[in-house]
Amino acid sequence: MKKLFLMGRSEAGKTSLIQALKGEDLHYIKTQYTNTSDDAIDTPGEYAESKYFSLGLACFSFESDVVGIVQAADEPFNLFGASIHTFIQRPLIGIITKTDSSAANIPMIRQWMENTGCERIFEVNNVTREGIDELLEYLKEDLPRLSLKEAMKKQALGLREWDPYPL
Ligand SMILES: Nc1nc2c(ncn2[C@@H]2O[C@H](COP(=O)(O)OP(=O)(O)OP(=O)(O)O)[C@@H](O)[C@H]2O)c(=O)[nH]1
Ligand SMILES: [Mg+2]
Repeated sequence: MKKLFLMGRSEAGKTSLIQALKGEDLHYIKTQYTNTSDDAIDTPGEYAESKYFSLGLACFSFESDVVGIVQAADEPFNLFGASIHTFIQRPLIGIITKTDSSAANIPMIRQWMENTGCERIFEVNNVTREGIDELLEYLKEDLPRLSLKEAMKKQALGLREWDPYPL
């Protein structure tokens, strides 16, 4: 199982997503701090919203196997710059929540996520659990563990650790 790190603005639905992934009923808990010992690493939205705390996101992401940007389908603006995947040494995925919102603009959020370099984009509704199984399926598979030699070989080929070798 990949350990998932989540970042996104407050109210984006990160904590609800973790509850949906665990099969729990949604119950509102404001995230106040970051706990890295769980299967998923939840962060307070304020970390993504403040330049003073955002460095913490980069540090916590090193504890994970995959970094997830969470954006609600009805978010009015984007917090994440283009190509941020270039300094995250982990696969970067996008998770669009609140697909049930009457103000949803999924194509726009997908565009933002593609611009940041998300290699996979998932659409979920945390309330009905629509789309959760697809995300679970992706998380189920562990990332390959490489020896130093294998990692060096991949680097020499210009590949990231999780990229497959070209045919
Ligand atoms: N309709 C709908 N509501 C959702 C969905 N996901 C989350 N919510 C609601 O959105 C609100 C905020 O959700 P949270 O999961 O607490 O958001 P968060 O990103 O963890 O927020 P912070 O802890 O402040 O960073 C809650 O009232 C949730 O019930 C969804 O997919 N659909
Ligand atoms: Mg939260």
